[in-house]
Amino acid sequence: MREKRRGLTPLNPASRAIEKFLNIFAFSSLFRYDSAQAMNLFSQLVVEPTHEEIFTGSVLMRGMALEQDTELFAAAEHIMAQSPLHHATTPSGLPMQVMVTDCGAHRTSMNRWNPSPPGQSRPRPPMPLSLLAFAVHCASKAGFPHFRPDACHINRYQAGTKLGLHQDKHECDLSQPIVSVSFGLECVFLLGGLERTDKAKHILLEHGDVIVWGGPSRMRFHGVQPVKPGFHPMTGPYRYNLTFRKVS
Ligand code: MD3
Ligand code: FE
Repeated sequence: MREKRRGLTPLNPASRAIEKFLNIFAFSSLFRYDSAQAMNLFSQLVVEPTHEEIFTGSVLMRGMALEQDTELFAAAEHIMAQSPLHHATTPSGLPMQVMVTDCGAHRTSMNRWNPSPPGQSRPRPPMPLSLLAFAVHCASKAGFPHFRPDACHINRYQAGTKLGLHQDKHECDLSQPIVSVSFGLECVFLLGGLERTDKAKHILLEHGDVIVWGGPSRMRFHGVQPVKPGFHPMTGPYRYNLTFRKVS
């Protein structure tokens, strides 16, 4: 776990404490230590979510969705059952690797995922209440107590899928934050500046991590490095990202 994180943002203090504890156990001659059993214990420990302000207005809460992951991911699967995933298209109409679907309100203007004019897009299921409540809770913790998203966009990545650096500027009210929730395979998220060429931070995002993007961070360039192959017990060979937005 430590190896994997080299060069990325550090482990949160609770995880670091547990890791240190296990290492002391492992190297102590007083105890015989079964690493498989210890990792099993480790994975069952309930670790408090973190609260890390990466830049002004962007708050990373590692593990925030873990407590309710089964219920939240089931709600996402319900959306995907009603409105199947399809390949996103670039503004010029080219198919992208990432597969997408949406629920809730339509954007009032054209957007990057679905360049057809408003009114001609596919019907959308409503936003599940469990997801709405969770997104409102996260935004509130991050300092945006008035955020009421009306739409949720789902991205699905498989091994090799990436998302190039871009800005999200299609929502009508850019003073509103975006809440992003990750499920399944991990990824390296790139968080840049307000210019495409600004140096980007690398952030490891894992199952259950939440980031709230608002204020001066709202227009930062960002992207996702190609997802590495893997298997997650809840999502199989995929990474999912849910973004909650106010679009109308
Ligand atoms: C950073 N999705 O759908 S979280 C997207 O993991 C998108 O699928 C990513 O970027 C994903 O547009 C990343 C979303 C996100 C949204 C808005 C941002 C990250 C942001 C605004 C500013 C900085
Ligand atoms: Fe984006």
